[in-house]
Amino acid sequence: MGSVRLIQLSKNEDLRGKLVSIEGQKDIPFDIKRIYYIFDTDEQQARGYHAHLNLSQLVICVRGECEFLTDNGVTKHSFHLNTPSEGLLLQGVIWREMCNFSHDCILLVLASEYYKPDDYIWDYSKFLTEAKIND
Ligand code: T46
Repeated sequence: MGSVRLIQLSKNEDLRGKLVSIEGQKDIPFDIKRIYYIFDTDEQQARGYHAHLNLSQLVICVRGECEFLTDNGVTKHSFHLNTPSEGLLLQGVIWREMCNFSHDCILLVLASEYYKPDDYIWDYSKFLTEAKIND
């Protein structure tokens, strides 16, 4: 069964500002093979509408805000992401939808695998089947 949880990232704070660092296999349970970020978003445009067969990710809203909806085939959750000191950890087969992006939103994602188009599940009923298989 896919799992989703918010993790608090430890901040190094002093008079100069704040710094967050994330180490693979220490702060998150995977080695980081890929980093990408989403920006210049449009409030009217939603993204996602897919799941992955084999991928773990940590999603951090480093600026602005957005809604991140998750579904593991049994339970759906909605997360309001708006702080760089919190990460949403997605593991296993999770359907995701992102919406209500502020224009200044920057969504940073740390991923456990390289980009593979054939890892995507675009069909919701296929997702439900995969979610059950991996239960
Ligand atoms: C997720 C959310 C947060 C690449 O070339 N390399 C990459 O690593 C990625 C993620 C995408 N792309 C290409 C594929 C598409 O032509 O960039 C384009 C947009 O990607 P996608 O439609 O997958 O973007 P989102 O925002 O719908 O979803 C992505 C991730 O795929 C997804 O796993 O959790 O960001």
